[in-house]
Amino acid sequence: MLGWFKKKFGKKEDQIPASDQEHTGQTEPDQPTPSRAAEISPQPIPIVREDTQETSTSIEPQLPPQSLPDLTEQQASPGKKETSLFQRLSERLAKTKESLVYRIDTLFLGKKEIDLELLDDLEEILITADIGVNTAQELLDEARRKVKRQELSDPQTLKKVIKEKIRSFITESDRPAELVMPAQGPFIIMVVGVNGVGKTTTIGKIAHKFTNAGQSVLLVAADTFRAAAVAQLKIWGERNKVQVVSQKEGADPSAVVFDAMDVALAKGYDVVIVDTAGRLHTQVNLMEELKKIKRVMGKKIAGAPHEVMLILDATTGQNAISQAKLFNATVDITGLTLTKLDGTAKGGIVVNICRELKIPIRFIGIGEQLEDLRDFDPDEFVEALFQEQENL
Ligand SMILES: Nc1nc2c(ncn2[C@@H]2O[C@H](COP(=O)(O)OP(=O)(O)OP(=O)(O)O)[C@@H](O)[C@H]2O)c(=O)[nH]1
Ligand SMILES: [Mg+2]
Repeated sequence: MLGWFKKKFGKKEDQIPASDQEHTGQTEPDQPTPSRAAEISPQPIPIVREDTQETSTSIEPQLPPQSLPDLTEQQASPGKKETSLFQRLSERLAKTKESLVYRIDTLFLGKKEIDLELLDDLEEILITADIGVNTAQELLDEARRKVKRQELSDPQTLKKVIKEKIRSFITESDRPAELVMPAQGPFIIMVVGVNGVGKTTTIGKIAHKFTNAGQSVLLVAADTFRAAAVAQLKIWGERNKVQVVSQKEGADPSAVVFDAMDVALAKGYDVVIVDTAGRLHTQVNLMEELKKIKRVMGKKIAGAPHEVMLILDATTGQNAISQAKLFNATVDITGLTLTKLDGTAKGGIVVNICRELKIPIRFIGIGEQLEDLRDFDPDEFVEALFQEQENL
């Protein structure tokens, strides 16, 4: 399978993101020889973006779009599908829209000019929608400057300024968001996060994306803390018809990963997704365990894990930022997935995450179903957030 990729696309070493370059450099004594490590040049995965029917890569796709089936509404025509996917995102963001955009509209209703009181009220709305104090401050500073210079006088224009500033916070820090897989050897994704944020569910959804894109996937149950965790991953394995490597409850997670790497290499899997037990970012011992798991991967496969994905639950609001900082300090997070955006008014956290963390958001979770994991597209997100109100 990977040979096929190499044949199709060739090497693309110039596309190695900084994070992967760091990993490739972590050669340990018992790792493969440098020549083998050099072969592991990352490549963007040829996964079809849900809405565009294009690959998420900058490499010209050589595969006809129909051979990479999409996740959702497969029978719909592209135009219709685009609209319905966008509508669904917009609907799922309803609570955040209420807490942010609709409140701004209510505040601006009937107002003819921008005064200090209005800006103070606006600041409160931004902060309570979990955009973050500093981010809100920066946003308002720009508005105040424009008002002072008499470049901005009516509230509707102010709303547009807010929207564009939010867009710039997200777009400036969110590129590149594509997952980049090596040209050779399995693409190892290690999934981490605090308890209950949606790690296992997200793994099931990501596996679905990869299998739909024609990749062979192996799931690894390195959450040995609870028997139920293994069972849960096995259910996702069955749903996706993919193999799950597991051991008994209480086994050393590093040992599970060690064996799983052998399975991945022996059977030539394209993608390996490792589920880890939920842990509080403040639990030092458990965080150390993550380091060990990561080390074991790197010893078995040079450059692994190629992606350390932190799952954040949007409903936790600002706490997500401190979680990310501590996980990042321990295992160098390379990508984020933000789950449960469908059930929260705290979706403004996306803006703060982008501004504060500068770690790309790969996916967003907008529901519990298999197809409810969206590629994160900053423009689409901003448009969906502000959409309905603009149409009024
Ligand atoms: N509404 C909604 N629910 C979600 C989303 N993602 C996950 N969930 C739900 O969140 C709950 C917890 O998900 P899990 O995948 O078990 O979380 P976990 O991080 O693996 O949990 P632990 O292994 O116990 O740490 C489940 O009920 C999921 O269905 C999402 O995007 N939206
Ligand atoms: Mg789990």
